[in-house]
Amino acid sequence: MTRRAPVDDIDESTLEVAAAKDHAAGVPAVLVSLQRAYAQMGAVRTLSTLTRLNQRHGFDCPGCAWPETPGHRKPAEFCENGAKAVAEEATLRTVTPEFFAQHSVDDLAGRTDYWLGQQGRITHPMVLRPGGSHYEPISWDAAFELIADELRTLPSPDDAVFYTSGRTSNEAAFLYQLLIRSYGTNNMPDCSNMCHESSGSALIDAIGIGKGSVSVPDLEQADLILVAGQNPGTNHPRMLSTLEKAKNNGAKIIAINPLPEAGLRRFKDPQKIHGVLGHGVDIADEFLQIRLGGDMALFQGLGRLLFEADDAAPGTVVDRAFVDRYCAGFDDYERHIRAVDLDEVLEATGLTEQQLRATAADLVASRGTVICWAMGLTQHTHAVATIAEAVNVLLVRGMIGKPGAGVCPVRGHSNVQGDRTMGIWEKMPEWFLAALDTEFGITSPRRHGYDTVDAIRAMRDGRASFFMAMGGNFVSATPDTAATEAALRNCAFTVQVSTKLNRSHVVHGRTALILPTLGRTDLDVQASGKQMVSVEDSMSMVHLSRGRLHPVSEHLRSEVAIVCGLARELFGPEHPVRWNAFEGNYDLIRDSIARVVPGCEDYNTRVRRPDGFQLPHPPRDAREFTTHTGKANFAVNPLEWVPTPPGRVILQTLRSHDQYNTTIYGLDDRYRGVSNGRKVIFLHPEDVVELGFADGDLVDLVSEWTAPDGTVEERRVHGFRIVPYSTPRGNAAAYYPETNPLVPLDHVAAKSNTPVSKAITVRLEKAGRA
Ligand SMILES: Nc1nc2c(c(=O)[nH]1)N[C@H]1C(S)=C(S)[C@@H](COP(=O)(O)OP(=O)(O)OC[C@H]3O[C@@H](n4cnc5c(=O)[nH]c(N)nc54)[C@H](O)[C@@H]3O)O[C@H]1N2
Ligand SMILES: Nc1nc2c(c(=O)[nH]1)N[C@H]1C(S)=C(S)[C@@H](COP(=O)(O)OP(=O)(O)OC[C@H]3O[C@@H](n4cnc5c(=O)[nH]c(N)nc54)[C@H](O)[C@@H]3O)O[C@H]1N2
Ligand SMILES: [Mo]
Repeated sequence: MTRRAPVDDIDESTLEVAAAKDHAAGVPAVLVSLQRAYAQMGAVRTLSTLTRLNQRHGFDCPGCAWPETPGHRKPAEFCENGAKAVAEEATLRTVTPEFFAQHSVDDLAGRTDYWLGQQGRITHPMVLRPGGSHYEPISWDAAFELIADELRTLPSPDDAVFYTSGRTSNEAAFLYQLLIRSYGTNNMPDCSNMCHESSGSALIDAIGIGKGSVSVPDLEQADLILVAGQNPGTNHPRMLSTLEKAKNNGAKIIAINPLPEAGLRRFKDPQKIHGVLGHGVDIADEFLQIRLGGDMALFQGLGRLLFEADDAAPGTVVDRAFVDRYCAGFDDYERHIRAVDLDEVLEATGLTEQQLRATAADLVASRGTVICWAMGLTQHTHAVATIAEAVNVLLVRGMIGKPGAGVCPVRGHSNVQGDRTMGIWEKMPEWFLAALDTEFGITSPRRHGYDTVDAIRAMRDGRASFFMAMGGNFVSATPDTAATEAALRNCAFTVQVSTKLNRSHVVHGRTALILPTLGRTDLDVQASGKQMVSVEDSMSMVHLSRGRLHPVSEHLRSEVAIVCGLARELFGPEHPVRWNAFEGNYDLIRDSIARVVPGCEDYNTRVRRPDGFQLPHPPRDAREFTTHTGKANFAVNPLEWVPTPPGRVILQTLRSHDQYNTTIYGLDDRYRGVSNGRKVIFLHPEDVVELGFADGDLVDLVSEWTAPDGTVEERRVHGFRIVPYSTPRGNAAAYYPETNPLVPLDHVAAKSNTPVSKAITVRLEKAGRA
């Protein structure tokens, strides 16, 4: 195996479909990760990189936000998809000024995200001048000057939008929000708006903090774990080791998912001999093949059955002591939930009464229940209410703030949670802004800013004309591709701080900049020497990450250095923030973080402990609930679910096993049996026939949506291959980002404003073109 040149663009005509797998990981996982790593990095770099992944003196995996097990790091704490994430970043392929001279922006715009990402790491700052056809090199100083000039001429700071993706370190995120607030706006959309915003909204109302309440040991000690709307085999593979341990300790695991995901069925741990040679471990004891958007009904139905069980054996099911002491709103909840219509629950979920009753019995029997969830719950119109109902069920049983029990929203990007802790939020609370102002002698704006959807609307309508992104791929990740592309093209100025080429570089404002940055794996040397950064995982553990690899170009700058360089140019030498000192020594940033962010006291010392430290979480630590009632709140929500209109399907958009969000690693969704292509739609075999098609047919997908003003809108994508698959009747699945053009911008979750990516009403038509 040797380093290979990037492959050509996707040829969907070579797509193949085989049977889906019934297990995850195993030997193929190891082989695939090594193949991908060698292809990008060659042998030497592969070895030095993969052995430092998630080690105490190594770097945090840029894959997912699943925590390392404290004190138990294995010699190779990585998984197939972590290895792919690292290979993508540590690649030796480069995108140089010569590359940009050869490829016009029009040429690049004709390629897929896959091809763009395959080209390698960007090596130089580049600029596209108004009317230009090619990106050209530009010096860092000239780039900062251009941006600062533009920002100074805007009519108002609120005409600028600053996006953040979730790989940005705590130090860079803290300085980035400081720059943005010093400049004068809270327009800070982030990837979280499309991701776990619904979890945050629901949890802040329910328990006073938008983060999960469990740690890895809680999962290992739990009796019962519900995994709802999550595909850990692909997206959080290291979670399978934790689930395996929980099973060995006697836990029961229930998977709640429209699809029989391989990782939820059986796991062959590639780091254990029985995992390599044997049958592996059956992960889920029960599989509830729920209809898309049926989870709110499920949790309401379970709530009702809990009350019935308590009637049958009074005082044994409802945790009265917990409810009386710690909760508010119980009586209203009880009244509402006792009236839930079980027949409607069965229709909404597609489950049998027996499944519902068996799950309720499991909840009754369990002394420690954890509910885990991800995008299958958060990306629905009624996502916030759905999560609130899951919390209701836990509260009835007193399952928050004790070992082995609690809420576990499983985060996506490796530092998306940390970025929020550091202030990346368009509506950061007053106590944070006040502390920031005191620390730095600035006056932060108080008016809430734009989130992702509102930022797109503002750019579309000309209320914002400057867009800067700290990482991510805004154009491909956001909904309603046509609308978003038009919004960005409507901007005067766009800036992308990036490691790799992506669509957001070729859908741009009149002037466009690409600022190439160091990634997690890269060695970061500043005035005071080698620097480290810190990150927070899904369970509020904060720890250090040290890149070790020699950067592929001497022109790359760290995200911290880019923020400081821009700030110096924008604010001049008199500014109260010591941008120069921060750039030279990240310990000084951490000292400020310690004074501004509660729970980060003595940050520099505690983050250097071998496993870092855990941020406070009042419900977890002391059953304290800092909500408006001072208690944990039961929520009352009218039941919502997603019926399938006749002749249509409800489509969810999800990740294949071979991608990281908009970064396409390869074209094989091994677990679902798809190889060499991505444009497939998974449908129930009987729906295929009923809709008048056959296995293998090519179809266009047309989404239908009735806007609030009554207009019926249609959006279309072309040439998707029909794949019969195990899914509830009337429900379908296809990959993101290819299907983002189908998601209407205004189709969002109540309260969280998260695009509804998991329930799109779609009509199938014989393909117009491939
Ligand atoms: N390798 C890899 N790792 C990743 C990512 C990646 O792209 N690649 N992305 C990262 C990010 S940012 C995130 S947010 C996470 C995403 O992690 P996931 O949430 O696991 O990602 P999705 O692929 O969107 O999968 C959604 C899952 O929910 C199920 N689902 C869909 N709708 C419903 C529903 O209505 N009810 C229920 N019960 N289930 C439903 C789907 O069948 C699928 O199994 O992963 C992170 N880790
Ligand atoms: N239809 C549909 N849409 C969705 C979703 C869905 O399930 N369905 N999921 C949503 C979710 S959960 C999320 S989180 C968003 C993801 O949205 P984003 O976070 O915006 O997208 P990514 O694809 O993760 O961003 C990849 C790019 O980040 C850059 N990058 C990588 N590492 C670094 C780094 O260290 N520093 C910097 N500066 N740049 C870096 C690279 O240039 C790469 O091209 O998409 C959302 N969109
Ligand atoms: Mo995400």
